[in-house]
Amino acid sequence: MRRNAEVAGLLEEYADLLAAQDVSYKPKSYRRAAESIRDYPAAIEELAADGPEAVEEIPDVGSSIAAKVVEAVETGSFEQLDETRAELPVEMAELTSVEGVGPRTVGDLFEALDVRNLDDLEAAAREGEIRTVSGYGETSEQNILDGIPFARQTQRRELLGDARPVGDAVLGFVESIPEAGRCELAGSLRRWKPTIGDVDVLAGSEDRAAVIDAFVEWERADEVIEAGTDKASVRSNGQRVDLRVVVPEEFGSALQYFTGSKEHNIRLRNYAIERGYKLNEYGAFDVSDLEGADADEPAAPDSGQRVGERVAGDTEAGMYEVLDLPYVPPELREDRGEIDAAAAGQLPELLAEDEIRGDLHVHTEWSDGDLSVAEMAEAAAEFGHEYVCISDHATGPGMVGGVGLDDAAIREQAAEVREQAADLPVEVFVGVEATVEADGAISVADDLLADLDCVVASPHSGLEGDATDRLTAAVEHPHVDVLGHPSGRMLNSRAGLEFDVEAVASAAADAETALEINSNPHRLDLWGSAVKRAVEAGATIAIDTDAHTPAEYRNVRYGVHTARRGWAETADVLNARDADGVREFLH
Ligand code: DGT
Ligand code: CA
Ligand code: CA
Ligand code: ZN
Repeated sequence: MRRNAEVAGLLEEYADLLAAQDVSYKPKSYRRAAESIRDYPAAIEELAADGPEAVEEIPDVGSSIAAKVVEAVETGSFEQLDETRAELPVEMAELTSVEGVGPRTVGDLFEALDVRNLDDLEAAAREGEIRTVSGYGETSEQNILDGIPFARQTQRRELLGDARPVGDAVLGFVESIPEAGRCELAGSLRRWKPTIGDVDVLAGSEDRAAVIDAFVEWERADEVIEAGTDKASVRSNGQRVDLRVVVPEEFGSALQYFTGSKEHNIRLRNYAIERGYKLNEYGAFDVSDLEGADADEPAAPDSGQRVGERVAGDTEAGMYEVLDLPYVPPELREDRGEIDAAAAGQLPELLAEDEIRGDLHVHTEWSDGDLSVAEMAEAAAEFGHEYVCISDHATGPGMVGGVGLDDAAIREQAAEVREQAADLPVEVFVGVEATVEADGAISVADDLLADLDCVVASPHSGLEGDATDRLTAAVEHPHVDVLGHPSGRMLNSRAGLEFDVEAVASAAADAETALEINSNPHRLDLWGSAVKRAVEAGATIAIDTDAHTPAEYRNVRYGVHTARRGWAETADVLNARDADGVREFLH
């Protein structure tokens, strides 16, 4: 992989830090060098391997920068950058993503106010501190404040697997506040999106200020971003947590509103308007008897109006009921046809967490897992599973550092596992995780695959571009049972393969190969919309954790909710079947 962009990024960061420290000229030459390196046709690591003189061939790169480039290629950083980062410990990229905030402003505000990140910046602007810094006035303060929401949107999003534990903890805490009544998570976290902007929590209370006061004292809050009379935001474990507190009788409508998605809410509000109702966070209002403008046009989201007769809002289900709709589970609220389906009485009966009976993709110390087969089987039993498939890595493209087993080792492992199977507390399927090569071939001998109970095949390298043919070939392979993490995507870092989901899913349905939802929070691959299309094409889904340690069995819930986001019902899911049902599918 070309590392030109990575190295250019380090030089640009250094340039920004120097500029923030008011150094002149130097930042400009580092930026110019960065640009040349990014555009240079040859891979920077190949030049660097030949030493600084070779790097100096790149236009705008002199000897001092060339030496830093060689160091950066070798170590991922260079000494002067590390030193400058220590002098100026700011989130440079985050802060400069605010329109009008450049490195100089970052340097000034760090010096004067110890502003290090976006939250510090927002707090300083909100409290009127920025206007006290020389060279800054009320206008620049207001501009910064205005630019923050947009900057936040463009930030890296948290993984569901990191945000959910924070959400669970904060919900538990808010529920323990004596003045709090009903409490619930809202927003994207309640819809189980793969990545999360911020954690939203809602509480109902007669004494809203008391709940806010208690909330900002949460022991796991590292910092209070803002606190008002009915909402507050804190940061915990690097994540922003928004709490809103509403009066008890508006809890249901507020929960419906703040769960989103925005697109679902717009669709629902328009559906309501056509039937003479107005929906907002305060309730559902019958406006059919009202004269004039309001009744004809969709309510503005924040109009805050309580008009007409209030007919629902105490409970969330009531908001749908008043429109003669069944309750729409949060995972479906993405405007993917759920309101039409609800109106037609055709919402799916979604798979539930406790319906999963086993895991068909598990690693042991035979490849890169932590524990023995027996230990992983015992941990599976403890977790509540009835069966597991031991699917250690086979060698193949993308398996580096001797992680994968060759055919002889797979045979040896299979024999050993079969020997001990009777003594294990769960049913064990003997399997492998083979690699789907670039042409769709499978990296393990056919007769060996035929001898195994369950073959998971996954792409591990060459994870770019269109792969419809590659993945179709894999699912049509006579011995492949499960297509593992089909796209190979890594959230926040790698987009993964593109492919025609319908085509691969219908091939999989015909070949009776399952498509995996890999529950690892970095993957969630397949994801909701792809699962929906796969299920519609008739494919069977396997929800696996790819566990390398016992703790990772718990990730299955992320897979289950991803399946629910894809409208999957119990019958669509292979490992919601009992061991006999799975064995039947595998044969
Ligand atoms: P996130 O945090 O980016 O992962 O996504 P959400 O969906 O959690 O969005 P967030 O935290 O900005 O707001 C929570 C919910 O509140 C959102 O899903 C829908 C509702 N909401 C917020 N602002 C608006 C708005 O301007 N219009 C509408 N219709 N709904 C909104
Ligand atoms: Ca949110
Ligand atoms: Ca929020
Ligand atoms: Zn795996």
